[in-house]
Amino acid sequence: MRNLILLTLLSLLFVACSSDADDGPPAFADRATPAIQLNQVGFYPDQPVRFTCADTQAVRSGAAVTSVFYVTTAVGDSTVYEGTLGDSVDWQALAGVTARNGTTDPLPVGEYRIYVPEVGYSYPFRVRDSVLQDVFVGSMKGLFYQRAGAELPEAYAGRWARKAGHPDTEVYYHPSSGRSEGMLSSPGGWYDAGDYNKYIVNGAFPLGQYLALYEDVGDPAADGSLNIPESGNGKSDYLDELKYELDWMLTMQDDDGGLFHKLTTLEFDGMVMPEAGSGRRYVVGKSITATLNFAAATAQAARVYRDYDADYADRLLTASRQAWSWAGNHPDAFFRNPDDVSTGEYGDHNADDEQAWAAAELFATTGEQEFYNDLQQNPPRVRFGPGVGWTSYMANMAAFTLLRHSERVPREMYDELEGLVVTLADSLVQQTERTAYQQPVEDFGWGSNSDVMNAAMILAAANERRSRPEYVSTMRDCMNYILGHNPNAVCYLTGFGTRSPMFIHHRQSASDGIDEPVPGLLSGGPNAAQQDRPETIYKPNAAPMQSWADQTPSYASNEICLNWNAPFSYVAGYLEHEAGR
Ligand code: 9MR
Repeated sequence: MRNLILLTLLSLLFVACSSDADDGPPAFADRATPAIQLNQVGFYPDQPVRFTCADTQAVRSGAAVTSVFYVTTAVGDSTVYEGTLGDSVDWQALAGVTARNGTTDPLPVGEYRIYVPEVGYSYPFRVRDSVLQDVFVGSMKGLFYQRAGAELPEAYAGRWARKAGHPDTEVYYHPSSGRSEGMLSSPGGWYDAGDYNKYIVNGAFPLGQYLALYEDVGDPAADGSLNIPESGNGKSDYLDELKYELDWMLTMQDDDGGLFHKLTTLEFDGMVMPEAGSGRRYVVGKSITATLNFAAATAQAARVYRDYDADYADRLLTASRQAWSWAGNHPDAFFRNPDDVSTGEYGDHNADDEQAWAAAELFATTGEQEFYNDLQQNPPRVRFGPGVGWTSYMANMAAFTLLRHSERVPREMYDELEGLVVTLADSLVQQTERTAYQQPVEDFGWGSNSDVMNAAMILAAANERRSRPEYVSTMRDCMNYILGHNPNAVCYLTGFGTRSPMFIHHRQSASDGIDEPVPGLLSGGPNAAQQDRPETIYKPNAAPMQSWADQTPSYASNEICLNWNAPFSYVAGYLEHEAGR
């Protein structure tokens, strides 16, 4: 925040000193303004640059001398493009800004800035092929940094090397688990978020999104590309990393096939390094939602891992079938936090979406009639449900999978689902174009950045069925928003862009003594409900899209989470693939 104020002051000074607009851009002089907001990572060579010039005095009063803008080289020594700003738009209600937008024609490969007279220079951005590859790899590496029970050696983790924490080889059974004797060994898996707990619902769901990318584009991170300990084993780094989570999930299945809901301390640990976490760890609850999510992800993984390791794939499918049967016998086993447990709940009192997802994956993997019958009884839904969080998108997993495996799916069901996905995608194209900052969300709740990325996943699903340039360009608009085209002028993925979150709600980042947070993690994003006040101090009367605070206590706007990184990785990986087609 201090950076923002400093930069704003500098830019005001710059405005005061800048030369007459008609003279074209003055020398860059190393000052950039957050008032020009755009994707800080970059654009593909066939992609127009879309930016917003927001809320400077000149824009508010309509007094900007001229509507011209320039694209200059990053060092500002020459102008490569001249364009005209659009009329002023009122985005006050959602974004708290009045703005003027600009769009360029596609630009040649290079590194540039936008210059707007009276306002200043933007942060630099690149135009190049594979422009999202670094953020894709970075977001995958983010998972590695979340590994529980593992030391992260410097060779793979660089400055963020750390000791192992939470071995979880001797975990207590909480009474809600249905067991009282003995201990469970349940090591590994990724930490869910800024906290050090491990949740089946939010392990399986993001895993499903990662597996979906593999199924849609092929291996997006071949052996050696992620620099993880498994690199060099001759197998996909992508699948190696996902297996770290899958292996843990398998340990959470009880002998009867049901899944313990989560592995957590009773209360959240303090803001300490993993190895300093001192709370006793328990497996808590056994639920239908966790069990069905597990059944879905393992059935999907049984397809994806077939060539990687056939025995492992068999084991996954057996585990999936056992989970499916347990769920059938426990229709009311919904999870609620017991009185003495206050960690993440991931509760949901309707398992229809989870059931449809599990049935779809089991059907796609086995082709067995039982699962198809179940899908007919409980047809998949397709939804865009911003403001509600992860539960909104579970439904889509079933539809995406069935469409992906059209060879299995009878025509009637296929046509119905394709119609739902395409209709929703078409409406998202329209909505993105008309909504502030060309992104589709109007209801900013917990993890709103993941809403934007889940919308982009719906567009990708439509594009897979009926390819249309609008689907891809709208996905790119969504990505622009996440990477800096927003009123906070922030690239929400840590470690990328010029200005990214420095104070994520993330225990390791808050306690490792390193200024920069662990990289490759997606901040949750603006959340109008601001549940973390007063520990978090928001801008007074912040508009929904500005209800974001780069402050460590901000668990409601600036935490990171697996199910936010997952759709981000999916969209970055998909756009990279699409650009290379
Ligand atoms: O993403 C979850 C959000 O939809 C809920 O409103 C919120 C409060 O229950 O919890 C979020 O998930 C958190 C989880 O419970 C614990 N780990 C961190 C998650 C992200 O904030």
